Amino acid sequence: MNDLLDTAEKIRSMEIRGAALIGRAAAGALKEFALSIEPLGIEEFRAEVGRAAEILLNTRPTAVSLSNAIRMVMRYGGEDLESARRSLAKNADDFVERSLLAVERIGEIGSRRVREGDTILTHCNSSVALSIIKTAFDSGKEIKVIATESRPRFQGHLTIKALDDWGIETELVVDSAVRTVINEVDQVIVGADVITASGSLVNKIGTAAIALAAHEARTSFMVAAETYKFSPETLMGELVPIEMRAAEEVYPEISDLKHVRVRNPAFDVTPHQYIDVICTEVGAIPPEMSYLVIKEMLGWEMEGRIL
Ligand code: RI2
Repeated sequence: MNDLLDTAEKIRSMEIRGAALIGRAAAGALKEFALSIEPLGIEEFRAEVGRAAEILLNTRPTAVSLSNAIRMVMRYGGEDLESARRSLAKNADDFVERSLLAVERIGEIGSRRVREGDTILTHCNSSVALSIIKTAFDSGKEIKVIATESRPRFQGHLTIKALDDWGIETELVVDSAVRTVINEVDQVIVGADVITASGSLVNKIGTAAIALAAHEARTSFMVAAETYKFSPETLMGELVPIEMRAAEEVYPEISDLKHVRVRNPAFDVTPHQYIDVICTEVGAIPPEMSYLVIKEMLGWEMEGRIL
């Protein structure tokens, strides 16, 4: 249990972050937990892994990759303890493999939409958006990237370090400079925490303002999202919970002030009208097709509870 609690804490504190990675980390932690426990029988096994899954689920509320990953792992079969263990471990391995392949495939698909000489603006630190950028660059296209800082956690610093390692020409801007630079940008490429049934995007705070600026400037706006970032819950009418994080992330000395509070939402919602294309591992689709992805890739039974 200690290793699982450790992973849960790392996800909560964002030591492990990025929607794809938290899904893979949760799947891996559940597998290790299932392999390590010594329950008396299958019923006790089910109860213990159920509790473990719930701990992981409660770490971060927004990214649906977490709940979809856990749901896929928890669909284990097996009539007895050992076969249930094996089945759960295989589900976890399959999820991790599927996720890594999806990120690579999206890189190939999305990079075809990047043209020679493009300037790309990206926000936060999305491994999937970066997969597109790197694949385009590796295929010989000369491109330039403008990366936002992405306050308050400065994930943009991770992005510029990766781009620098790959040798891609990059410019770092403060988040509020997006309107100033947008006319030099050929396309915006961002990742996703959630795609809703209507094709709207939930992503790092600031994304919606970038989409507005891009829309006004007629700059194309691309989202990179694996199919497990689409939310079946939204098809059942549920709203996506937006994670509110600690005030100290924005203003560490907040406790010195008596009349000020900080509001620190981690994500915002970009309406589907502002999105040109969503690159998934099954193709580059218009946001209006999101309903079909949920129906065909994730299955109707998704309305069932996870645990
Ligand atoms: P990948 C991040 O969330 C950002 O919102 C980013 O766009 C999204 O996850 C997707 O990341 P956070 O964990 O899955 O920094 O594309 O809050 O790596």
